[in-house]
Amino acid sequence: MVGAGECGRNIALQLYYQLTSMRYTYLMKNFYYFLTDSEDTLRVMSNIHKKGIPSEAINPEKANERVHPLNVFMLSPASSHAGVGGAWMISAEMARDFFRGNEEVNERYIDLINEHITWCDCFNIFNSAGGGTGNGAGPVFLEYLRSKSTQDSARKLYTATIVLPFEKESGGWRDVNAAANMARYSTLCDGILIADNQHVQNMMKQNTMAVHETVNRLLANAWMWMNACSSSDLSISPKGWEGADFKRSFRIGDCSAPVVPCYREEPKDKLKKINIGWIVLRTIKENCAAKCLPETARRILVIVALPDKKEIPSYESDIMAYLQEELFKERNPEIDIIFLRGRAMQHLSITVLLVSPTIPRLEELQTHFEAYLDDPQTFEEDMAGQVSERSYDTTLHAYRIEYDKFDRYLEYLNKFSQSG
Ligand SMILES: Nc1nc2c(ncn2[C@@H]2O[C@H](COP(=O)(O)OP(=O)(O)OP(=O)(O)O)[C@@H](O)[C@H]2O)c(=O)[nH]1
Ligand SMILES: [Mg+2]
Repeated sequence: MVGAGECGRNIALQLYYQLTSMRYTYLMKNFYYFLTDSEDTLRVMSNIHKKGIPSEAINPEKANERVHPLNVFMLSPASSHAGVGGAWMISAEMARDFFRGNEEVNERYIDLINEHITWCDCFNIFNSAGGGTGNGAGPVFLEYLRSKSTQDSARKLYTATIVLPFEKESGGWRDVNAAANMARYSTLCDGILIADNQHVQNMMKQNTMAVHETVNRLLANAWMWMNACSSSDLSISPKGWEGADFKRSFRIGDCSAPVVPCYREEPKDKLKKINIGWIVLRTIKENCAAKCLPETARRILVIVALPDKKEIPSYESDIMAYLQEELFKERNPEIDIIFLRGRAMQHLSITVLLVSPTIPRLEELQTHFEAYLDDPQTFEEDMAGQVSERSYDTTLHAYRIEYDKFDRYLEYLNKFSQSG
């Protein structure tokens, strides 16, 4: 798991934090963390500390075997105090420099990453799509991870987990950044897991901080339960799912599938009173990370974690029948349901992954991107910070390339959804 930039780091930390709780420590050993930013080290460290993470996890000198390391490093020793302020092309260049290995301080992290590439079978980058550092560095990291495991890459899972910005957030360029980020991920991943801060805010009607926390928790839970699907400590039916299984169910042709995760918890005795199919449908309708048309999904994965180990699951057909009748009607998407049982489960946890549903926000991103390129004055004003390193024409050209890529991606997704 790579957390790049502030948002990416926060989601990775949320996952780390959850797995340090006694109930889930058996899953912690399956994850390796790398957190990176272009911000000043001390600021990042103190931010991590504030979240209750022990300093042994952060500081390599203090590391010990009992504490799982976080591997926090700066993209560049010349990192500024405040990050790159949305200028993703600058941080993409920093990430490329990082892998060129010119900086001695970062050598140990490149070695560690190379080492992990040989044994991990799933690689995920967390980043905000509307920011700069994670947006720029994320795809460079994913490209590196893929290129280093060429022989095995056909079996390994590559994903990005991104967060779309609020609609009225400061920085009119955020939507453009988000589209450019997805464009670059579109041919690098098997799936792009998408959350949308705006959608979650519309659902819960709370302030920015509360939305960030909810989104981070939702994404951390989705990853925790996806990982639990291959845990030898749980009883899993009908079969365990590994990286390669997720890969097969995500991928659509040569492109990354947009995947919308949903997550909900319920008290364990709820099943005595309520049909589980209804709970799964509520999860999709009320606890979805991004606004989408779930009935258009090509494929659905439902992961149900149950406290009780003894009962033989008879719920699979209940869920299938309910979703078919209430959501899909005459459509027949593939539905996979995985049951996880173990003593650690204290409540019923439902994770749903909607693979490649229609996501209206993506069309909006495209419209904003187009308007932006059609308005040279706004473009020039917004690029003031970025152009110092490049000429205005080069920057505009690079953005046009990303626009075309994003356009092709949406066209591909449309064609694919019509063919299904
Ligand atoms: N869900 C969620 N969104 C966040 C979080 N932190 C920031 N964001 C969103 O991410 C976007 C800003 O991106 P950051 O992640 O702060 O940017 P960065 O990658 O650090 O890049 P720069 O700071 O521009 O160098 C905005 O849309 C924020 O609303 C978080 O913890 N959770
Ligand atoms: Mg930042």
